[in-house]
Amino acid sequence: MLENFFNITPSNNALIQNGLPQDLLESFRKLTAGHGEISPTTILVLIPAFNEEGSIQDVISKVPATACGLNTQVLVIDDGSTDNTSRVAKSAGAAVLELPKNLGQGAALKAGYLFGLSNKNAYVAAVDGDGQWDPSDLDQLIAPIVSGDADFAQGSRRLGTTENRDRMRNLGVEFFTRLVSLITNTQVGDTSSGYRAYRSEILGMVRLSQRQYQSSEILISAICNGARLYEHPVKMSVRTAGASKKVSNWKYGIYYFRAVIQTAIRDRYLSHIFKHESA
Ligand SMILES: Nc1nc2c(ncn2[C@@H]2O[C@H](COP(=O)(O)OP(=O)(O)OP(=O)(O)O)[C@@H](O)[C@H]2O)c(=O)[nH]1
Ligand SMILES: [Mg+2]
Repeated sequence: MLENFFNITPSNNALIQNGLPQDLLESFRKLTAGHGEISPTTILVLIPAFNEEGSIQDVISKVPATACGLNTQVLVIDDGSTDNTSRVAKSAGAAVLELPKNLGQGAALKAGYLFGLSNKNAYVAAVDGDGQWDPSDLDQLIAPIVSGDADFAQGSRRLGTTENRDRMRNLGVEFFTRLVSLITNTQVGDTSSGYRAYRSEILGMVRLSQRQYQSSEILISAICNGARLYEHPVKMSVRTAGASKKVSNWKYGIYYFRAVIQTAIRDRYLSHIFKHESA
């Protein structure tokens, strides 16, 4: 069943090889039936969105039509919004992957990555639909990937700026940055960026099981699978519409810490156990 599917941890390549669940394939089929074929040569720009009718149009309009000479195609993933997110996204020209029930940001993104892999898109980007990250400079974010110098790129507020004045959140960003840098033995500047881009090969290799606290999981899993990271300075804004889907700061910190440790154990310290599944 779709619900349990997002908890399982084989690599995305292995999931595709073993066959995706029928209800996910049905959502893919409805998407292409409603929107037409999505060309594999486009950069697929995923926007996970749950009840974001107030900001989604602005985010979609900021995605440039081309980046590094390639066309872009926005794909909003809406898993059961109760507002007009899907309708607003479609009228703004985006394709919308609609999942039957709410599964969390990580599951929504994983569905988008699996669509990109099945559709053979060479490059996939992702940006939050809440307006906090501005995708206008996608060209600069993805350039090192297209040129072959990086496999994973992300906007970094620590290289750029943040409007967030919540001291505890900012301390959390510092703490997790150091922890993930230590675990991966790689200089990481931001572990919870809402603006990222990937070479698809990497999306096939990673294992993703975090339903909500997903950003550190894909970062650690990608680096442990050999991804070369590029970080690009960006400005992180505060929300001006809608509400955060995350819990209070303390709980956020605990869940986020759990996601980091679970991924580190799985992909860094016990990775030999899973090696046979990563094909
Ligand atoms: N499809 C889908 N998207 C989600 C879900 N939860 C969050 N998102 C989207 O993921 C993006 C980031 O979510 P936020 O709730 O702002 O979380 P955050 O940016 O990590 O946390 P804040 O710093 O509190 O804003 C937004 O576009 C959300 O709509 C979900 O369950 N399903
Ligand atoms: Mg946010």
